[in-house]
Amino acid sequence: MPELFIGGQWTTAAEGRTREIRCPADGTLVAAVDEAGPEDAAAAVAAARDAFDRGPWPRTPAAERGRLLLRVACLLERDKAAFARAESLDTGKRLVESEYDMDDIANCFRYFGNLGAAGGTDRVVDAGSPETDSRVVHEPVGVCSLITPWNYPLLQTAWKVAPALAAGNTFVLKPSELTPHTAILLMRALAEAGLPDGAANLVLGAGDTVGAPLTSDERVDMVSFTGGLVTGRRIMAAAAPTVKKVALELGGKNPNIVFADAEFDTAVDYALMAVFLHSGQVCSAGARLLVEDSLHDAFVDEVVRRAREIRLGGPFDEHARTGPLISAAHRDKVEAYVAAGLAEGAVLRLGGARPEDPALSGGFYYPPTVLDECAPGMSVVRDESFGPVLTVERFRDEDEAVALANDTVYGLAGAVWTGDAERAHRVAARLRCGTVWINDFHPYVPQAEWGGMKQSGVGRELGPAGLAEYQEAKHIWRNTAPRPQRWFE
Ligand code: TXE
Repeated sequence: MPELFIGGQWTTAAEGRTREIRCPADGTLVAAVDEAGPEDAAAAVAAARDAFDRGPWPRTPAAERGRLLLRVACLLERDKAAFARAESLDTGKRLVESEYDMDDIANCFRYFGNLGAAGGTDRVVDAGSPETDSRVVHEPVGVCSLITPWNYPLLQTAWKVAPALAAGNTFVLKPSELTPHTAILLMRALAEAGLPDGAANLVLGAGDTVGAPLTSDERVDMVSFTGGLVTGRRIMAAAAPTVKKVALELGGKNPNIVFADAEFDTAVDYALMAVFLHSGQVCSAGARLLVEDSLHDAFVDEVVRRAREIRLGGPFDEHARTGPLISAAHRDKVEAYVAAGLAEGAVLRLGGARPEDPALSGGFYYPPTVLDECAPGMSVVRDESFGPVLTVERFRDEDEAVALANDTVYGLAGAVWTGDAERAHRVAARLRCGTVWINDFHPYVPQAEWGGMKQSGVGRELGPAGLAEYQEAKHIWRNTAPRPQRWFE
């Protein structure tokens, strides 16, 4: 069956090319899917443009749009097993984690379905005159290019698709070329839920050939992108000549600050989860552990002891606790960061070499790795390795902890562990990042905004601001008693 979805039709790639998708856990072929090119991207943009300018979706009442999103949430729940399996085969992620993701995704559709339907963003303005009727209304931005990565393929797609549709936009989605399958399933669900033709379009393929045209085409009004910093900068530049609205989520290098008065076992437990969840391929991964000097030795010893027990394995291995990296190229990159860190003086406490277990030899596995005695200038501390690599730095006091935490170009998330509530709030207020967890790590809810300060991005996803991102405010002013003004007399 063809896998590109353009103008309500399933179609093959214009150039007839396909791409093999292989499971990163063992290299088995998942499927060969259509590989779009610039011609397909242009056709998808044309379909989205036409659907926006002439189709029913932008003019559908918000409450009805919301109801459609609620139907999509039900379809996601109905087909959860198929979605989760597809996600795990593409990413190598444990099936149970993909299942959690699918629950979150259904919740995301439900949240934006209800938020959009509730309306309430339009308002009457008191313009100071009884002869004026002044209102601010919110309209869709237009045609949106939605470009998503491979680590949480459908989750990151849902964070864009749900608010974009709730607000009445039409879109072209380009998922990562490595993980296309849940995007294909989502298009089927949107069609089944009754979305009009052309409102949702899907192209599959590489970033430079099919992604890039979506960021420069003058018929596109907005680009929403989640991915790496380097690609994010390129997309911002590509969108500049036509001054598109841009929303970017570009990852982070997130500090996890542990004070000596933190509850020891819980802080250790979460320090592991913070960085090793999904083998570190998480934008909010707590990859920089900052530990108070007096706690350092005991804390790092315990982190190392427990990290050593983390079992690697494929999506359907019930004993595995984390999976492979997404690709050979990505594992090479992670390895290079570890090598650079060691060359720059870090002390290897755990990991640092590919696993020897022959059962894992077919996948892109890399073990939990702990680098101690790290310093701010090291590339492994500064850059997002996006692998299971924990760097450890020491601090003496609160000021030094905050300074180290903020010493990064990123600003996505951070955490502080302490038994002192006053200190927790002081530190939270001083951290320059979009999310701060106090005595926790990683939770998020669709009701609360998600996004980064500094070079972690532009704009917010989720929450009311996540809907507003896909809206334009329009001020409508009506003079109810017009008469000559005689300005020039
Ligand atoms: O991501 P890219 P990559 C970080 C992480 C990772 C690094 C590179 O550090 O190691 O990014 O990963 C599409 N125009 N994150 O190379 O390139 C591409 O096809 C338009 C953080 O896989 O950012 C894919 O669909 N699109 C992150 C998407 O961009 C382009 C999640 C992401 O790919 C394009 C993933 C172009 N010129 C990686 N070039 C997070 N924030 O969670 C590529 N793409």
